[in-house]
Amino acid sequence: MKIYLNGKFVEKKNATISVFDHGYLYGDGAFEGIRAYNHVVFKLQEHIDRLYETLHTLMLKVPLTKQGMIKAIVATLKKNKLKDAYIRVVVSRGEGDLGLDPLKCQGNANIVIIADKITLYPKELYDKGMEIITVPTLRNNPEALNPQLKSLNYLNNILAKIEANNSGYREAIMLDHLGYVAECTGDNIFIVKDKVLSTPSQGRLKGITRDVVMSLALKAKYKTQEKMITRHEVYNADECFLTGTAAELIPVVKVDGRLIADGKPGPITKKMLKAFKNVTSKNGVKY
Ligand code: PXG
Repeated sequence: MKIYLNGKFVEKKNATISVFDHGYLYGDGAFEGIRAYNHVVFKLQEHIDRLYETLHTLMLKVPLTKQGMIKAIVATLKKNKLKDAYIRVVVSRGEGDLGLDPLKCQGNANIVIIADKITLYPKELYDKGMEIITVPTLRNNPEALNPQLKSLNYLNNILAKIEANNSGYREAIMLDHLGYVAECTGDNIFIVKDKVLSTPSQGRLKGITRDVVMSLALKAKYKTQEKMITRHEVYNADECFLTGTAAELIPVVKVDGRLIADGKPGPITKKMLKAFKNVTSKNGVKY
């Protein structure tokens, strides 16, 4: 496996970064998880735009234009001869001293691109649907650490994942600081009620898969809305599913012990999953 490291390709065992990198010392940096399907990097421009928005807020200067970053990603896929892939782009602040001040690491950003495979959940979960719970850890208050930032500090989500694991679940709903449903640890959430698809308007990452599903739903003539959603609404939904680059689209059939409708993946969920599979290799950057 060849890893892209600051403009060069190196073997995995040589893809190393200083322990003084503030990405390691403080989680100071940003990342993206992207998928390629059949030689097309799905929604690459959108992922790059989101990455550069996070970098802009972090005031982290990277020595690559967006176009340069796209070229580097495509080169990494070609170098590794991958037709389908999961791509991780990591930009960290770079080497500084032991203090947290990013001014000490100006101009040393590290850029890493890894192209590999990922299977998040077993196939049967996509057929039967998954059971999830709500965990105590709240999603970050946007005015403390905005969930829109795909930063290298994922402890908020990791703490929630630990709670899910401790209770024997693979994924968990995180509420926002007001008690409304925000998202899951690595996925956005949708509910369907009376043929209307709803997804939280606040407290969540604006997922790219989520946006794709919203437009696929509109194309299929369903109403969609972003709104504040309570757990009560989730329990009493007709259907529920999660979206994310890694998970793609996965049905949810039980939440906090409550069956969602008859406890089977719903018809609109199945239709959206099919529609999603149809667009993945049609919408993005070819290589
Ligand atoms: N919410 C959060 C908090 C995420 O991290 C999504 C939603 C979905 O967004 P996209 O744009 O991918 O549709 C994400 C992204 C994992 C894993 O191992 C998941 C993500 C990133 C990295 C790892 O589950 N999800």
